[in-house]
Parts: sequence; C-alpha cells; structure tokens
Amino acid sequence: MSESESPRYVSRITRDTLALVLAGGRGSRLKQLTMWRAKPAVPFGGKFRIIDFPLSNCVNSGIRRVGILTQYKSHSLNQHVQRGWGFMRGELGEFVELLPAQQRLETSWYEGTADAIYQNIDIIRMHNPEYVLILAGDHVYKMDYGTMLAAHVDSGADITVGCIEVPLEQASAFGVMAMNEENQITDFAEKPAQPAHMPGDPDHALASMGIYVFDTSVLIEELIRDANTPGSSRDFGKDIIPANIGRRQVIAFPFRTGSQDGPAYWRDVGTVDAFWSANLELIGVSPELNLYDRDWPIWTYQEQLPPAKFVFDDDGRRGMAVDSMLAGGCIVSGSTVKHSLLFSGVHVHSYAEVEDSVVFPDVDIGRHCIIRRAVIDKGCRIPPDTRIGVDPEEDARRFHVSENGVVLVTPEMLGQRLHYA
Ligand code: ADQ
Ligand code: ADP
Repeated sequence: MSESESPRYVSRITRDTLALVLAGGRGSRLKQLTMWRAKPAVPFGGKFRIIDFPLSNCVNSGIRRVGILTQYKSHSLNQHVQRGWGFMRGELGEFVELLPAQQRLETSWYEGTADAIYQNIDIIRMHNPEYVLILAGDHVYKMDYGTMLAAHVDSGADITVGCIEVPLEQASAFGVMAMNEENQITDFAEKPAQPAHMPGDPDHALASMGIYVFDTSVLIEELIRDANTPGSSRDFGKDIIPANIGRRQVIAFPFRTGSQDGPAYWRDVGTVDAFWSANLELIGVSPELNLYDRDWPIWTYQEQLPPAKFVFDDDGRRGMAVDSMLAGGCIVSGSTVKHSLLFSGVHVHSYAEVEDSVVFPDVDIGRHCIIRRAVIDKGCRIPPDTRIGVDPEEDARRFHVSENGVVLVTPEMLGQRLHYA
C-alpha cells in the first residue's frame, strides 16, 4: 500500500498543520458595519459571526491547531473567540489562540498580511508544524481543507493557492491567475485592472481565494526574503505569491465545498449590498449555503435565550413572521416580519412592519415603524413611527444608503450610544 492510500493519510497531514487565520483587516467597504468591529466579527446568518465559518471549517477538517491574527478593532472579535472557541483540549495538543500584533519582532503593527505572519515566526517555529494553512477570517463558505492539504502534499508543491472561478467583471477585486494542465500557476496578478479570462471561457477568470498552504520551511524562508526586499508591501497577494511564480512549485487548488454535497458556495461579503443579499438568500427554500447540513456544522458562541415568540398585542393584532428566519429571544408582538433575518433578542412592537431586512441582535423596533430593505446594527432602538427604506431622500440624510439602495442604520446614526459591537 502506498503512503497516500493509507487510511490515516489525510488525518496525519491535518494533524501536522497549523492554521493561521488573518483577521486583522478592516473591511472598509462594509462602511459603518466595521466602524467598531473587524470584518471577521461582523454578524452573519442570524446567529454567527463571519469568522465562525473558517474556524468551523478547520475543526470539521480535523485541523485543531489554530492561531487568529488580530489587529483592527479586535475587541468584539476577541470576546467572541474567547467565549465560543475555548472548547479545544490543550491536553490533546489542540488550541485556538489569539495572536494580536504584539511587537514580537518589529516595533510596529502588522503591515500587510505577510508581515502579520512574519511577526509570528517564532510562534510557528514553537508549534513546529510540517504545513501552515493561511486563511482569511472574512469569507463565508464551507470547505474541507483536508482535501487541499492532501493535494498540496501529493503534488509536491511548495505553495498551494486555493482558487475559484469568478465572473470576469468582478475579477479585478481578486488575485487573478493562470495555470497549466498540471495546475501549476504560470501567472499571478493581484487585483489587475484588466483581468485575463480563463482559456476557452471569456466570461470567467480564475481568482485566488486568498488561502494558501505552505511547507513550513518554505514559508519561513519566503517571509524572511520578503522582509528583506526593499519596497515590498509585505502582502501575500501583492508580493509573496507573485514573487514565487516560476521560482518555486506554486500549485492551484480548485475549491470544493465542505461536505461535497452542494454547489461551490464562497462569498467575500465585502460590501453592504453583498452582505445584505447573502444574508437574505439564506431564507430561500434551498439556499446555496445550507446551514442545516449536519455533516458540516457551523459552530458559534450564543447566549442562552428562550425561543422566538409571536404574540397578539393588547388590541388582538397578530404578531407574525413569514418567509423569514428569527433567532432565539426574538419577540414579535402585533406586528409583521416578512422576508427578513432577525438575529437574537430583537423586539418588534405592535403595528410595525419589517420587510427585506437584516436585523442584528438586541434591536428594538418601536410601534408603527416601517422598515424595508435595511441592515440594522446591533442594539439600535428604533423610535416609534420611524420610516426606513420608504423615502430615499430622508434615508440619505440620516443613514448610509448603499449603491443598490440598502439602508444601513447604526446606533450612532440614531444618536444612541454604541452597544458592545
Ligand atoms: P484582499 O481580501 O483584498 O485580497 P486583504 O485586505 O489583505 O486582502 O485581506 C486578506 C485577509 O487578511 C482578511 O481576512 C483581512 O482581515 C486580513 N488582514 C488584512 N491585513 C491584515 C493585517 N495587517 N494583519 C492581519 N490580518 C490582516 C486577498 C488576496 C487576493 C485574493 C482575495 C480573496 O490578496 O489575491 O483574491 O484575498 O478574497
Ligand atoms: P407592543 O408595544 O407591541 O404592544 P409590548 O412590549 O407591550 O409590545 O409586548 C407585547 C407582548 O409581548 C407582551 O404582552 C408579552 O406577551 C410579550 N413580551 C414583551 N416583552 C416581553 C419579555 N421581556 N419577555 C416575554 N414576553 C414579552
């Protein structure tokens, strides 16, 4: 039996892997949603935060040594990880640990993504893994990293880059690559103005997912080389990956979903519009991202709350929600919720209407409010009779209105004190 046919082939590789999750970027295209929290800490899907997806992928793939590199506005991210991800067993060599910029090597913050990893070289050496899996903390998807790691080992690659086909018109937001029949990457351009399409497919480009597998020795060597390269922006997409094309074996790994039973769902929910639609898509009858998949559970921290409650108000008006998802602790009394996603602890009072909206935890929606096509940030108290998504001019004066007309409302825009983000 060859080594790759051994029943423990993949699990040996995943055990010998350290995952490092890049979670320090701001995600400024999400506007005020990332004013007080890092993008990986943005709530998603009614009860999760975005970082729960890559972290759950690690655990479901059998990778149980995970470091999270934080920097920008990391308080709510740290709190979420500490509360929700402390179940790993140190006795078994498992951990999820936070790695904030802490001036271990340099007297500065993390510069680019490569610098963030570079500044933790001593920690990588201490854990001494054979492979390092570098992930972004801000993508929503289910993926079995074991398959990618096995492909890395099988191909004899020094570096493996996860990739996915994207529509050509969106490609300039990504690293765009070309590969040969052996999946070797022959060209890599970070966010090119004129992205090249795939051979034989003029409508799609092959994009980097910003996730990488490195042999540890290669990673350390390349990080040090990059740190000594004048003018480098110390970034994987801009510097490390392009510098190694043609110099080392850099292989592309086409993305497949976590439990292999659905279409390839992968989202960089980078803008308010993309965020709003990705959340509302989950309400559909069979969404591409199946959160009910017991083979690939998404773990999170959650408060213990009673079930959602729908009550008649004192005048006998029905409280109801249709075509919607509501988390625990919600109370809908004498009001109507349609095609919306409500996170935990949202109260909707009598005569109010909520439609096509994403409502974050602990929001209070007063009597007679009308709320349409909106994202309401955590802890907002919407005063009675407020209209959101009804009059575009009035919305633009008070709130942030996205390109596609989604209204983003935060406590600060309502003159209220910020809730814990
Ligand atoms: P971007 O997503 O634009 O492109 P970037 O903004 O660097 O790259 O963010 C990548 C990840 O690193 C995010 O999770 C972010 O939070 C984190 N991050 C950013 N700066 C950081 C820092 N200084 N310290 C710690 N973490 C940091 C990348 C690749 C592209 C690829 C896309 C796919 O460069 O080639 O196509 O991801 O989304
Ligand atoms: P409205 O402004 O819509 O009339 P209320 O705040 O008066 O809403 O609440 C209506 C109903 O919702 C209450 O009678 C009760 O059944 C339920 N309710 C409200 N607050 C709570 C709570 N904190 N815990 C449990 N049920 C509640």
